[in-house]
Amino acid sequence: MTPSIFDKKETMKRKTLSRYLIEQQREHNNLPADLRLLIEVAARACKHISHAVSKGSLGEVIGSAGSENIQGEIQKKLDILSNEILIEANEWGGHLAGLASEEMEHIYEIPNRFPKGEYLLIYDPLDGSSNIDINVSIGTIFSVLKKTEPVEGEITPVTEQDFLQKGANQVAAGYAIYGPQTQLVLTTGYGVQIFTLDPEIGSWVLTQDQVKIPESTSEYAINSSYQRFWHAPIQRYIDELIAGKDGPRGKDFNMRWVAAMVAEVHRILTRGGIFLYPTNSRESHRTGRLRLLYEANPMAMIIEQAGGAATNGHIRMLDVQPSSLHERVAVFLGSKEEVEIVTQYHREAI
Ligand code: AFP
Repeated sequence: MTPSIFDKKETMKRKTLSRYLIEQQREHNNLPADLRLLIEVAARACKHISHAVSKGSLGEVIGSAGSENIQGEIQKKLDILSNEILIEANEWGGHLAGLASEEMEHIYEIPNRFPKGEYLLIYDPLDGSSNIDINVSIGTIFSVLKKTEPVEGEITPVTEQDFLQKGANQVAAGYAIYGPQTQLVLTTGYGVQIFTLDPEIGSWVLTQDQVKIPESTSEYAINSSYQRFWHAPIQRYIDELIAGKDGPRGKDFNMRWVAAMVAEVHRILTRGGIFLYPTNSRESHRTGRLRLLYEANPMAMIIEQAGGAATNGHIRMLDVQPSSLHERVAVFLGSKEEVEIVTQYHREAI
């Protein structure tokens, strides 16, 4: 008899995150115990954040915290709570040399009462905060680097400089998206996996392995309210998409904008598309809105591992050399064909 879609045995056959990580280590020897612990602990923290987010007003966590973060942005209560959850979940484990967060100006050194490890965790604890009060998808984005030591075997105190590594150095990257389902998207350098939180057993369950982004697309995501401030390459690229099948692209395009990068990237992983957050002439003092270390780089690793592309308009995102912890960058990522076109338009404009 064909098992019912609700047949519990089907759920039990799926791999949990823990099993997936152990089997990855056996196959690729790329996930030593401390890195597996880091990923499991970060994933458990995301379950905790998901629970807090889902309570909304019932949990008295909606609304502003009445403070600003280093970015000068008003912090939501959930921004601060999510940041604290990730710190408390990770600081004791002995796997981290330090961590950094969108919500904290400086790096967080592991307290001396805990052992230190060799990994660096950088995250945006709650991406898309402006969506919290309207019950639209938000998420947590994280990036993992290794602290390099000048002398092998000698542990030196962690500094901000340790975090300023190119995205190509990431050993893992992922995000959780708190939407109709809570899902965890992860890459450790061997493709992209999607885990869905099974609320009945409280486990992350592998629901998609080796995610692949279609090379071409007819869907783009950009905040069009800045159109009058866009520089020429973006004006040209978007004008051609809007011209549709009567224009140079010869096909019609659809537009989406959720105002949460995790949701845009998740849609692109699911059905293709291109996400664009360019610099603009109104905020010429800023090199974009999105942050390189804990938004652009982890998402770029995920997108590339799924067969897509990610640039800052000129070079591969993962090759950009960071110069500061909260550095901003223009972001173009998604289906390879479209990213190549918009990046070419930027190069031609120089
Ligand atoms: P918030 O976390 O402040 O809501 O910002 C979200 C974000 O960093 C990114 O997730 C979105 O893609 C982008 O900003 C939305 O920007 P706009 O507010 O300009 O639409």
